[in-house]
Amino acid sequence: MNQMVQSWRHVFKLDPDRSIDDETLEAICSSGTDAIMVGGSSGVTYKNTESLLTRIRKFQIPCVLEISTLEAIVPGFDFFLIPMVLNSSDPQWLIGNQAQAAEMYGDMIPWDMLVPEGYIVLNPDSTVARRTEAKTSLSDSEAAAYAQIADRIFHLPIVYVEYSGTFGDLELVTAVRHRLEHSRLFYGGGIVDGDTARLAASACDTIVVGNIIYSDLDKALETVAAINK
Ligand code: 1GP
Repeated sequence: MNQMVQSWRHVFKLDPDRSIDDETLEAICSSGTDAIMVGGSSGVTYKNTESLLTRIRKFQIPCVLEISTLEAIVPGFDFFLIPMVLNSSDPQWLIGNQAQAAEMYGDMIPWDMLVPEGYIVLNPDSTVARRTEAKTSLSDSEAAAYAQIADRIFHLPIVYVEYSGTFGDLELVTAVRHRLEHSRLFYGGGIVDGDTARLAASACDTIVVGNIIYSDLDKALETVAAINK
């Protein structure tokens, strides 16, 4: 499944805690995006995750679950992304929750279906930054150093620069990219149209588009066209 991730240039992220009508969901799943990532920072439950998965499965599109809470691990996804927040000030978000899951479910965990992601969370106003107590005021070189450790020491297949809700500093993203040898660089945050998609895509390997799906579908679809051109 790492090979699958290697080919992704564009991903839509759907939040189980937000409602999406059938027409919008069909447009998103049939847009030509490479995959649907299901995940959110709050209000994610087994029920809303399962319900969204069932609706997405009507379409031929890879669908992965980004696990943010142990209560909402739903089987049936292509694989599971395991976030590790590299710049959290609480080790719970780096390794604590994961260790707790291993303690509870160790024998039942389909390890081959897990793909870890090293998150660098940078928008201080985002729910994820508050929830994980992320140290968001990193310089370019500090962020790049986290990324290098993720790549060379932790061997994480994905480093995810997360500006959720706001467009990020592409100089920082570029500095991160220059330090990565093996990890794939995901970027998410504030991609709201073709132009922001193109700009972000020029600085990373894979762009993740979230919020705009819920406020302007046409603009969200523009982000796919921008990448495919
Ligand atoms: C959120 O990185 C994603 O986890 C996408 O960010 O919602 O700002 O597009 P936006």
